[in-house]
Amino acid sequence: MPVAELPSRHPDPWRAATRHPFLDAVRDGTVPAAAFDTWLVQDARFVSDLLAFQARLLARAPRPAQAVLAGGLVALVDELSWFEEQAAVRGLDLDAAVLPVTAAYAGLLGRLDATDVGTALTALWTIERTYLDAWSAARPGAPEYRGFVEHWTQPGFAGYVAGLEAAADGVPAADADAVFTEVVAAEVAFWDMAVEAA
Ligand code: MP5
Repeated sequence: MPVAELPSRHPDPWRAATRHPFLDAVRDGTVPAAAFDTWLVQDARFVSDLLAFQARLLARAPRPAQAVLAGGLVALVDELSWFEEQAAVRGLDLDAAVLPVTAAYAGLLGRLDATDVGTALTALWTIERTYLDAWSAARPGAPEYRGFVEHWTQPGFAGYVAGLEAAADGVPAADADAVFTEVVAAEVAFWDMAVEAA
């Protein structure tokens, strides 16, 4: 089964992860600054965890998946610099405490190290496709958040997600539905964390 079929196989969880009230509020400009700032600090931490996970995944990836994973690693390093710039502008401390939902997501990434490569690639595609669709639904975004919306909706990012899709489709996952729904649930919990912080 191509991974692109997974969202339509699980429409309700997928909708919860990609049409979240947090993104509605980013679009409308009604997101409380405290909620946005909490999300930003935790997301920077998540990206740091994702970089480590993806580096481990590259080490065991099949030959055709190496280029997209290696390119993604460079982009993640650049993205961490971008987070540092955004945090500086907003006066945020990126060393703030890791919230439980972020720690739980890091735990999920760690468990993926022990799965078959197809499962880990399907998880990574799900992680990125969720952000592409979720931020696309927030377009164009309120002026103060437009840079964030553009970050995850630019053509280069969509191209990266397409590359991950091809990589995931190249290696069958033991249970694609299970890992997809687990990642999607972690994404919903992550948005919920931001809203609850308000
Ligand atoms: C992504 C992210 C997308 N930044 N945060 C979460 C919770 N899920 C997915 O990753 P990237 O590297 O920002 O595209």
